[in-house]
Amino acid sequence: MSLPPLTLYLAAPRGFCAGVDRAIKIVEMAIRKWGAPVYVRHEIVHNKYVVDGLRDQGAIFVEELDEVPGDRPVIFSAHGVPKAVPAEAARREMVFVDATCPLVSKVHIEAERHHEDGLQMVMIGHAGHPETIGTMGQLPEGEVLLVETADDVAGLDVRDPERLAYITQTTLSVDDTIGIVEALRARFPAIVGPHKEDICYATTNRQMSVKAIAGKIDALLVIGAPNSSNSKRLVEVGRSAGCAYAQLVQRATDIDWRALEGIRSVGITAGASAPEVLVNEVIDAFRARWDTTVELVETAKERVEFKVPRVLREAP
Ligand code: 2E6
Ligand code: F3S
Repeated sequence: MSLPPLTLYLAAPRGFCAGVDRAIKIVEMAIRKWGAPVYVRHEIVHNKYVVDGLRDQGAIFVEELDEVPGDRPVIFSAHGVPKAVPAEAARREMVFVDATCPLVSKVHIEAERHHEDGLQMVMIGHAGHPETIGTMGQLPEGEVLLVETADDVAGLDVRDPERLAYITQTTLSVDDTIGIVEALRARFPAIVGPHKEDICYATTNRQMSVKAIAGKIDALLVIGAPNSSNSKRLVEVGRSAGCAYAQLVQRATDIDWRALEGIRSVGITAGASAPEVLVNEVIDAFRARWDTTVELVETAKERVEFKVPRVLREAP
């Protein structure tokens, strides 16, 4: 029986960013250097496949530092941690390695610099997300106010409207953030901020490539985890850019094939924490059901690389 034709538009860039690549390497190198088990505070990146793979190699994932025995090394996840966490690890004289993405650390430094200049901060981010908790936790309680939407701006109770700065989470929707920054600037004309926002290159590029395919596809599948902020934003971007059926799937077994009956084209992308092996698994699942032609839609080239910390590059 011949299979129906399907064009599969494969977005690029997609998948691992430089910060994720570095964070995973840090865990692998730490296990090699210090032996198992090495503890990791929070999922190193938000992907079950990655976390399960590292667990198999000897990583133990916990949510809080007090779950880590004092005589084992601990790694802090790519999303960043409040200042109190490394401070407590140092107090306990633990061996720790910070796998915070350098682009998240850059935002931490920005916040600190504004605080030293006497400015109160507004953070645009998602409540409860570890990056938001980590970034807000760089400054004392009350020094960083959180807004999630443009509507939240009206409710901000600031100390001095003339002495304010804003920072953002790195994985926000670029378009939604423009609206929130506009609302901030309209209410607080003196607010200081980055050139645009702190959304990272990987988030920006993955959203751009989804926009490039959204108009020509019957369905969009984003490979990523339900707790992955950047992956969830890709689904939203796909929907806003005109693709009515856009779904997040962790891997091929999550795909609702019934919902895809009769499609002629599909778009595939992957969040910054989703490994390429899962993209290939999804493509193979399409090939098994349709006569699939894969077309790569590449909207940017990425050459960013981050070094792992020196302690892991040194001999044991
Ligand atoms: C660290 C910072 C930003 O949920 P989120 O998108 O933040 O995280 P992951 O782990 O899905 O993606 C990578 C990442 C790490 N992004
Ligand atoms: Fe860093 Fe952006 Fe990736 S903040 S971990 S480069 S999604």
